[in-house]
Amino acid sequence: MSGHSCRRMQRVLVQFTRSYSEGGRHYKVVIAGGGTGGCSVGARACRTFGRGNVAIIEPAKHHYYQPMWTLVGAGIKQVENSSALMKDVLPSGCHHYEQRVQEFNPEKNTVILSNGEKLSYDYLVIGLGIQINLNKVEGLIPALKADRNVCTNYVREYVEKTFPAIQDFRGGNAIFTFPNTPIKCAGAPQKIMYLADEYWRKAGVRDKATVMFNTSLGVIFGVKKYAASLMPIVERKGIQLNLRRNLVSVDHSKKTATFELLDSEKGEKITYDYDFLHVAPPMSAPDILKNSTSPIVDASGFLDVNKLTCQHNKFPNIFGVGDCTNIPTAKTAAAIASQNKIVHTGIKEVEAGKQPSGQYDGYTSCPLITGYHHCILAEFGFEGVPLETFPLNQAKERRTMFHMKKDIMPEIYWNMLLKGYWGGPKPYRKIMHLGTGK
Ligand code: FAD
Ligand code: UQ1
Repeated sequence: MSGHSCRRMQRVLVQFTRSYSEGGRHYKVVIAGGGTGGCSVGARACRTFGRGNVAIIEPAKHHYYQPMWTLVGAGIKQVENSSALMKDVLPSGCHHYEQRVQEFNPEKNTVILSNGEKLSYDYLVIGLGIQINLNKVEGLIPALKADRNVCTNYVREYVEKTFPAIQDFRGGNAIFTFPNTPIKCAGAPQKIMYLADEYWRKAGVRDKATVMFNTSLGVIFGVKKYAASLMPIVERKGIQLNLRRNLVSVDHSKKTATFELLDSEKGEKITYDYDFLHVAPPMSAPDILKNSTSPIVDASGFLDVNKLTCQHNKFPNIFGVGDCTNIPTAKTAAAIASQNKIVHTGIKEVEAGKQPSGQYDGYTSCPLITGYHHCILAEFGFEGVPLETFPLNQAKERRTMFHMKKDIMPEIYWNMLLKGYWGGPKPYRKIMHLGTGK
């Protein structure tokens, strides 16, 4: 099919599906989820399509800057610093439905809300995030509730347990875990370990401790360039790196944690006593997507989108942003910095009868905090190719990068990204790589 007829076909398809919208209040753009992705795309959509033409469906009262939770866990920031009222961060020109999306009907261009209300749309953006499944580790919820030595930075309800647990530690086994599922910010499970290690050294308890990183992965970090810098840090800090171990149960009455050995053909398990346990829990696509009967998700349950344009692979008037999509890159707010602009441009292009021109390179970033003053700024794209912003060796631990993570990133997040003014650092990268062909 020629480019021209392909575009015509797409226009006809969009018009066709539009005319079949039925019932409910109609919006030009409906956005499911008001997290990092929904909020940033919503701000751009409101500017383009005008007040009252954009709806955001988001049940939570608060919006959280989750990247700060690593610093909360280390006692560097308070959880209140990471929080804002949802009504204060959602774009003022949009209609906010304080409901959950209960059902997607992409064939009819409608969504059903938890109060039964129906909304119809020209364009739908799905930014529902990734779901944390604490219940997939036997005994974890009771342990998080009852044992002050068990914590996780991944959940608002428990992140404030981490620093007291670090302070409380007097030696013994300190275990940090990484699950056998996709996760958001894949660096976070080890960042808190490096911070705790430094805290324990200063507190004089480190020599009484065995610190271990029990990870389901076969490597310390999925990108070679940064894994090569992290390995000497793990060695320097005397951390026991146990690969291919997946946490399956916690028994807080005995203070034990059991891991399955992922490479064991006999399904062997190993149980450790713990004196401190930080869990990165299993995660998955949100149930509403995973269990959807309409063909909006892939076999893994994540939203099925084109990785270059973020446009849905079957429904051209649906776009995906952030952690709930099947885009094969690390799930971070930094990735959404690039994606939100691509989604917005794509919607305008489809509206103009064109194909989305997005060429997302998979940009994502993980500020790998390695101590109370140091950070490796990992930046990479699809296939783990480094896509760095600064003209220096970013694989090195640096104080400047720690400062950027702690003080500058929150400002960019609240004042630029959520307001739809931050498309990621790509322009600077382009300047850096000018002439190198990269
Ligand atoms: P979210 O921001 O999680 O938003 C999803 C929204 O959807 C939520 O508000 C939720 O209430 C809503 N929702 C869910 N179900 C429904 C429904 N049925 N109907 C309507 N709404 C619904 N990223 C970085 O870039 N750098 C970092 O250093 C970093 N560190 C991190 C450290 C930790 C401990 C954690 C937890 C995350 C970190 N991240 C980091 C990752 C980053 O926070 C996420 O990737 C990003 O927030 C994902 O945005 P999102 O919009 O996809 O999902
Ligand atoms: C980024 O854009 C971003 O989103 C606001 C983050 O999330 C908190 C990040 O952690 C990083 C590193 C970036 C990338 C930005 C620069 C300036 C390298």
